[in-house]
Amino acid sequence: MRTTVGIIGGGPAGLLLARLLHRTGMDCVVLEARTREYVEQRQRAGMLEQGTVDALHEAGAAERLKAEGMVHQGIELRFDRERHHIDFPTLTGGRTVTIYAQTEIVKDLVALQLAEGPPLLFEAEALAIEKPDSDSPVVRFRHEGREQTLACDWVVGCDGFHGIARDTFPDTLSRTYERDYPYSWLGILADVAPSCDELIYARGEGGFALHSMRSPHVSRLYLQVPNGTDADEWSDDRIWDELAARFAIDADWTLHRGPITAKSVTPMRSFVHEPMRHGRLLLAGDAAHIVPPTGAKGLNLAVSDVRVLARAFAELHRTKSGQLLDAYSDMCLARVWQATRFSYDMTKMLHAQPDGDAFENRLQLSRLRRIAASRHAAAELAANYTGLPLLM
Ligand code: RFL
Ligand code: PHB
Repeated sequence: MRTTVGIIGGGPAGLLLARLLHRTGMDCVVLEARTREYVEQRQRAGMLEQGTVDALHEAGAAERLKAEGMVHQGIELRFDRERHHIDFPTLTGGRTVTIYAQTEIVKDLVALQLAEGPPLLFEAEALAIEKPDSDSPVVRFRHEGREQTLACDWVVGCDGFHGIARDTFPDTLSRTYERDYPYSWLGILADVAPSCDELIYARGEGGFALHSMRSPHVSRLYLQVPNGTDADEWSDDRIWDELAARFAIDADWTLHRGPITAKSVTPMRSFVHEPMRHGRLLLAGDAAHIVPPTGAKGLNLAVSDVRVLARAFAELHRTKSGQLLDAYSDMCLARVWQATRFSYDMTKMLHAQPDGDAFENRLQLSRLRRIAASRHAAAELAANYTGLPLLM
């Protein structure tokens, strides 16, 4: 097999890149290790920046998003048993965010690609990338029980945090920066109408809680739990009681409870790999960087990488100039570090310190009170949350 751009990974980054390349007339092939059912059911992100929504429109993949996406004008911060609305349009000059599940984005992109191309192979696991620093890199992969090769002009590793592409970079080139956090998130999906119109980020007595949603009938909620927590230790009643306690305010408000349909624990980590290009191998999305989900930036960063990359390939295709491809890594990393900083700050501000450090507690509350009291501080949060401009 041969193609211009070999894409490893059929998550949001790989699928969107394939779609954008297809629309500029470049050929590519997507190799995805898992089954279609698996990638379509994997529960993850839900909050989309305007730039992410725009990219899905550009890709011609926004029909259902237009109909079902829920536009939100802000978020609510809860602490000290009080609620504070952060109004995005007034603080950012009109920006909003949209709630639409990553599972639905993946379903929309998979359906389009299977109907219109380019080729998308499921259960095709990339095993190695050979000669990434030559003009003709090759991806070795296993599909339908046999080993095959895909000869490419370029290879893009969109294979997530546990993929193989990042490990193909020579040790002498790779630099990594990381931070683990001393807590995890227990996430649930529940068949119950959301108890709020916008997302609630709460710093409760017992720790952080987040109220998000998937539709007018399905709620998505998260609880800060200790690392190593087994989701089975948490009965449905225990989860609802703890959520109700962390969201509690003095005003009249109730958390609606309903049947829990999914439960899982996610550790929190920041990780950045530099650079994002080695010869003709490029990394995009979680393959190159991950952030704790408190800032809702992971999927949005994956999409902004892919937007830059698609433009760089379009320029190469049209004018034969590799200038944008040469700038790809630096351009993306500038944004990645801004999102890494924001996600770190949000995480540190909202989670209870497991060691109960009283000094840190006071600092957290003073940061939150500053945001509630100062338009300037609130505007800084709103600008980062709704997404910084694409630097290109
Ligand atoms: P993905 O989605 O991990 O996809 C990588 C794909 O590559 C495949 N793969 C391989 N294929 C072939 N050969 C190999 N050797 C392969 N190795 C791996 C995998 O099977 C997979 O299909 O990475 P991508 O495309 O970069 O997308 C990144 C996003 O998925 C991720 O950043 C977000 O989900 C993070 N995230 C959030 N991001 C947001 O922007 N907003 C949010 O609200 C948000 N909430 C979240 C989140 C992530 C969470 N978890 C579970 C980590 C909430 C949670 C709980
Ligand atoms: C989600 O809806 O899953 C979600 C929303 C916002 C976050 C993290 C996750 O910060």
